[in-house]
Amino acid sequence: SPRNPMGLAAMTLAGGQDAIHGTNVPGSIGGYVSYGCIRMFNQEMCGSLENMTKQLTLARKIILADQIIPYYQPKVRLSDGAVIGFEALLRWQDQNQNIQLPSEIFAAFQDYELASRISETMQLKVFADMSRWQAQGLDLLPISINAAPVEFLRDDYAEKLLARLSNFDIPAHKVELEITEQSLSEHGANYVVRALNLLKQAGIQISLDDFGTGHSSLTRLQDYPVDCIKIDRNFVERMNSDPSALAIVKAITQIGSSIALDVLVEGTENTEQLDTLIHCDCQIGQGFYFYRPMAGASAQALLHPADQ
Ligand code: G
Ligand code: MN
Repeated sequence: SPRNPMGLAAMTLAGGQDAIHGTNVPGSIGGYVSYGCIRMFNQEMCGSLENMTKQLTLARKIILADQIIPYYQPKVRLSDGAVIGFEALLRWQDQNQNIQLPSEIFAAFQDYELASRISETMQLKVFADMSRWQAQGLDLLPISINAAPVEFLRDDYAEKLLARLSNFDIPAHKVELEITEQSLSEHGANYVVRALNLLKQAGIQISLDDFGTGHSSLTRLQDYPVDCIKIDRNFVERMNSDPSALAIVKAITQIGSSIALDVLVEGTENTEQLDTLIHCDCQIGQGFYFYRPMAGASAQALLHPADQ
């Protein structure tokens, strides 16, 4: 049966277990209050639960109607602005051909089935783009794809990704994977580590997204097969007004380079920020100052012909 919002919320709060035991009847939300693990439900959350159902329904519709479109945001070398790769970002086209952001289907990324179907669609479309560009004689740049923590739950994430890659005949070193700190800290993190090791062996680079927003320590990162950390844009936004944000950017950059991790800074929006980042010796970045996420055709225009 289709997942209901209480089921989803309970799963999130109770750490992957269905704490409700099927007592889930619309309108009986008061009944849940007696279960210790979800005592925090209140009127406000009911509103957000309703919103969750809407998001899940919308996500199913977008998948079925084939409305998903990958956008690409360049990653640049800060010293000269050269494009060194892209991040593939989920976008979808509504009935009026307007491009929409994934924030409207955020809840789908907590649901294994939906998150996996969305990711599969994204991968197939990104790989199709890459294989077309390759066939046109262009030199591919590495493209990173994002994985939500739930996607690792069935322990076949890496196998499926590698199978798709080989179907499209795309070299593994042209693909990168972005995971969040959350993926490494949750239950089932051993699945994640197994998947990452398999992908890394195949030549896929691993990035840690939104770094600094979770709880992982830089030193613990050495235990994981991570090649790059992406400093969350929240720090870049604050670093020119908040000395502690600046100190964090500096520290991550220094420690990263001393333990042979690439460090990418997210969310550069203006020259002042770029100057600060260069001063901090940051090497690579991403952000609206350089490029906004763009459609495939525009990304293609940034590629160069491969040497014969
Ligand atoms: O979590 P992750 O870093 O993968 O999120 C990427 C999102 O951040 C994309 O939706 C993209 O549009 C957005 N983004 C990328 N660069 C910038 C930026 O410079 N400023 C802001 N505000 N958002 C950005
Ligand atoms: Mn990302």
